[in-house]
Amino acid sequence: MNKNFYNFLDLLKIESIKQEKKINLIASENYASLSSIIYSSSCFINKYTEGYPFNRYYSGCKIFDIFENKAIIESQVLFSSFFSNVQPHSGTQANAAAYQSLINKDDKILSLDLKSGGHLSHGFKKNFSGNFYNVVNYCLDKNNLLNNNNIEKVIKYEKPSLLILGYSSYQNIVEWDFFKKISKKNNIKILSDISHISGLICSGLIQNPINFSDVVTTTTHKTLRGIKGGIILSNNKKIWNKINSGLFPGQQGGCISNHIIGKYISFKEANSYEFINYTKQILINSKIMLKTFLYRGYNSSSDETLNHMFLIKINNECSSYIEKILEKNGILLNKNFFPKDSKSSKKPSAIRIGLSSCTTRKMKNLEVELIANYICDLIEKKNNFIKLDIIILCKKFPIYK
Ligand code: DSN
Repeated sequence: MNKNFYNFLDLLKIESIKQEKKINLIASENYASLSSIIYSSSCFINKYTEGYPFNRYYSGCKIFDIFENKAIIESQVLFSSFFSNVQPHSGTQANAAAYQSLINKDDKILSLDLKSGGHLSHGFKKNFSGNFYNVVNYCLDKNNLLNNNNIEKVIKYEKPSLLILGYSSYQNIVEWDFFKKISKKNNIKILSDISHISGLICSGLIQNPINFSDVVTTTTHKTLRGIKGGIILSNNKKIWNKINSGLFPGQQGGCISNHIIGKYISFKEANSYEFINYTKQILINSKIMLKTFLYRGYNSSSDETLNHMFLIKINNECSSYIEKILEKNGILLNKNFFPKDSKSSKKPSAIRIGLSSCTTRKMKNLEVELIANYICDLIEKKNNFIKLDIIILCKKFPIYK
């Protein structure tokens, strides 16, 4: 083994110790199980599998066909969908394939803007979606909530081809059935990107948009607790072939075969009572932590959260500075826009907090309340050194035993 290889191993060790020693509140992250990590690092790394099960462009794919089929079926059961494509490398690839199957270049997309909680691939001007399509945005109302009637008015005025629902920092829920009715009346398609909340949806804690959308996309590594990647789901038979060809060869060549095996393991894990109980605890933890911040006098974009995350407004300090101070003390989260933010993406007005990772570590009410108080104490400079307390807490709740 050469010296560089040893250095790489050292770096991996440092990262894995870091993950064990820090509290992770990044809403788009979680800890995949050891089995899904092991399976996603299997000998399938060596196998090229361009195409779809039993219809490949290379020989030697028979075993992989079985795995991919299993992953497809497991995800269909998980989300009660007729069709599933488990090949997207990421949520963005899944969205790109969905657009390609639903609309034409330069067609009009209606989405929530990035500053209010939209995703980059929902039409941000520097993303391909903002370049290829004509993007208009709807807004949150004065209470930072989706206002169905206002969105309906925008739909009537703008006449988009596609409405995108699903967000990266929205702490309330979407009334998918309402939008289904509107879309029928106005002849528009609906794409629901459930990347953040898919784990809560497959557990039945949030309404499943599958019957209210033309296409549903999600990443697999947030509340779903799988390895990194994306999937596309639909119950619309008419567009399914277009979705498959939109992804391959439209957006991707060969899929990441080894990751599909890892996804299969994650789907199996999510299809369990243990996972339902896990997601119930995420919701409890999220509500308790938000309540603690509100009790300490902080503002959120709304006074409750109905999912795994929420925003906390940072008034007297810079959010970027807070992010750094927290990291130094062992707490990871990200600075984030607050709805109608006038500040830049480098120093936006809020921090975003997600509870999926802490809940995976089996932390409950007491621990999340304690962490919220540590954060408030740091922001308010009442306690400038919590690093040791965080390490002790993390040791009690290991990620991988
Ligand atoms: N938009 C990013 C986030 O929510 O963190 C990735 O999904």
